[in-house]
Amino acid sequence: MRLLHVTDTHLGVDRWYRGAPSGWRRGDDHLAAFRAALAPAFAGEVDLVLHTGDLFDRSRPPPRAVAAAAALLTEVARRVPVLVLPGNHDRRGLRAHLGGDLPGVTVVDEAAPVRLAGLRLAVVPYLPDAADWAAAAAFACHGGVDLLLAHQAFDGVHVPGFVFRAGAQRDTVGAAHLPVGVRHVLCGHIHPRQVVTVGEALVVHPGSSERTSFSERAETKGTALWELGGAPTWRFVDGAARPMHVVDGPEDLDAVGAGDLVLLRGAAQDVEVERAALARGGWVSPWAPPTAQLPLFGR
Ligand SMILES: [Mn+2]
Repeated sequence: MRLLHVTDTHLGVDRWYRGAPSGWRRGDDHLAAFRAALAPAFAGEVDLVLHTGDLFDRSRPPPRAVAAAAALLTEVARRVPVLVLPGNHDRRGLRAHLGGDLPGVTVVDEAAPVRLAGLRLAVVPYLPDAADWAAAAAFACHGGVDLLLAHQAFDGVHVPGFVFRAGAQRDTVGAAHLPVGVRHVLCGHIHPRQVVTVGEALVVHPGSSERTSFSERAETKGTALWELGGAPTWRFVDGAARPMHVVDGPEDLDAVGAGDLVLLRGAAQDVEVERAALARGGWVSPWAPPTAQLPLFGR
């Protein structure tokens, strides 16, 4: 029994970069990363696909992104059952956008116990309050649990420059919030891939499938492949992600290659630096020139 865990695909980012082809949007990368992440499912190598939230980047995703997501989920569900749950970015739920049930796709908008592929899954979408989460998780674990699926910050997880602690943030979950019997949590929400131990549970985060901000530029993206039957085991699978560079000065341009995303910062927000980045084939995040350089109208 093998399952593929993918999360935080953040489809539907409308952002364009200077130097990128006309009509290209950053969301195209997220969709391509999601499709690439599903390769083991298309190859018949897994028995189940689980997506643990932030399917879309925002709660009202562009219709083009919804149509692409529905088509891809339907395509993969012809090979293998798929389950999706909402993250904090999908705060209006997923059912409404996806048009209800897609064939072979289980959409779980509210905490519930779900039996799928012979597994007892406790499914708990994102909740802003840890006490509410604990109640929802207890309900979802009713009748026993093999895997808990969540989109939440757990005690001890980190993002660059920050460690989450139960009690310090309203939505951070600690050992006291976890139902008895939970040993493995497949979790979304935290974008750097990592594993933390919370009480008796291992909480495994494959991380976002493509970078969602320049703060993720050093992170390896991908998915997790689980093997069940005996004691559950997993391994992270690396995916391809478009390179990103933060440029503080002309010396940082050496690393920029064709099709890489570039963020000009501070003194590097300069038309000459931008020109040099574009000359290297970089795609530059739009920035506002200093107000003094803008022509003034209407005064
Ligand atoms: Mn996310």
